Amino acid sequence: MQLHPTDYCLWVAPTVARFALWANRRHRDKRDTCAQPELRSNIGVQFPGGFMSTRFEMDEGLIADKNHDDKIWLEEDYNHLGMRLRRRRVNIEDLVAKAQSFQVAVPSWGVGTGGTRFARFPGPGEPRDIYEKLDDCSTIQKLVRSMPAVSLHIPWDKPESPAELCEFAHARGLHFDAMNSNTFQDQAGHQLSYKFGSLTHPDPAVRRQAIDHNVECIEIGERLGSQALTVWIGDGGNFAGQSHFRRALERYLESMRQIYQALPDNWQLFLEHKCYEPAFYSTVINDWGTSYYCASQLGPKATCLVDLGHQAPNVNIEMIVARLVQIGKLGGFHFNDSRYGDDDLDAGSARPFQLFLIFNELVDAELEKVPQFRPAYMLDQSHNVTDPIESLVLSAVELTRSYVQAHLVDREALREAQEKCDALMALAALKQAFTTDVTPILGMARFRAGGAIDPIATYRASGYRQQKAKERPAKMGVTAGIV
Ligand code: PSV
Ligand code: MN
Repeated sequence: MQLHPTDYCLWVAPTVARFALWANRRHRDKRDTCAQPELRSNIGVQFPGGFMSTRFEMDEGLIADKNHDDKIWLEEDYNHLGMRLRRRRVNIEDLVAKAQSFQVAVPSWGVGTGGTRFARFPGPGEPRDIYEKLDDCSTIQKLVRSMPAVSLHIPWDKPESPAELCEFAHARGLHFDAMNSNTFQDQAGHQLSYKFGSLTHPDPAVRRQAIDHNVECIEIGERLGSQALTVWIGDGGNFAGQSHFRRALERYLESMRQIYQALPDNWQLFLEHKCYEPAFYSTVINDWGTSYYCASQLGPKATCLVDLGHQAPNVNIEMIVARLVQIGKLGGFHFNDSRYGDDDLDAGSARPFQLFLIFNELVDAELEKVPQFRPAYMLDQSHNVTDPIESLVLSAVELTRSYVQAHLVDREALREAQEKCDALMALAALKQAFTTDVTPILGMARFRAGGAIDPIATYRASGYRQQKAKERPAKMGVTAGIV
């Protein structure tokens, strides 16, 4: 496929057009030689979907060249911030190390355009299968270097050959995070419907089908090197009286015990609660209390997963996090943001202070070395109006920002204010950290890890999406993303 400079100029802002032309030349050179050793195993291999390894890739050389220019302002800002932090007895290098240690998994479904229950407006060049999704995940990882793990959703991402999928991912420096089962919609080939529930359905045959599906997810995950299963069910009711609350929860536990028994020794089981949707009157696993009760009934491998958008309106999420840390049942997160009652907005886009306060609790637990504290971090959001790659990149940046800012909290000052009942100074300790612009620390962390100082500008200059729009003509009936 020939690349035309005009394709770039139409889209890329004029200030980066010159850079894009250069990028175009580089990509053509690379495609002709195609000699990166770590990708050699894919050369000439026909992966399912019929795509060859000559697909357009984000060029690491392009990232390096763009960084070369950006490093001038980065160093200036970094040195200035370093001086300011020194006055607070903080070593900026420690914070860079913290930023580099932070990782968050990409949800495979997040790289497709999302949607609402009213409509979906597909974007250009959407991935059409799991291999193309991994290509996009690899691009994200090259830019941010904090997202090497991908969380799969079965059956959306069910591989024909797990070994081949593994090889494909590893060749791109990716691996697999928690598996996600899906009993919230009917699947082709299934005998029984989940319209009235799955793991809690009154009919034992439906429950059996849902249990078997979860066990299959574990089996596929084992072959992919995953070590966790996340179970979110849509079970609940739309009418008062529709389901018997206590009996439904008993059935959930009975089903989950069987799934728990199928877990390998080194696996974890994450229970994800949600207060409403798709059921709008009642949900079986509706809140963290119910989730905690079930996790403790099931055993030590079962913990609670907090999806930020699944909590009751106005609830204090950072307190839920602290409670779960304290009782040793915080398993992980699905990060996103919400303004009313949704789980779809980009992390940190609507309530950044809330995100910071959540990380404040997490970092507090980390610093106090709370036993068994190892939460798994994943994004889970629906990108309806943006390029999903850009949203995922920026969301990862925002999470790392909150993590680093939480490390900036003067914990001695905070504790002293708390002990003296000085509410104002307690808030001041948090605000001092939250209002510190740690952007140069994030840029330096990415730069040193080989990522992009300015990931969005670099991504746009690469022309990746335009190339994918040519390579991936839309397939009818493909449901990338969440609808
Ligand atoms: C449900 O809203 C949810 O948050 C669960 O994590 C699902 O697995 C995911 O979204 C995708 O539908
Ligand atoms: Mn979720």
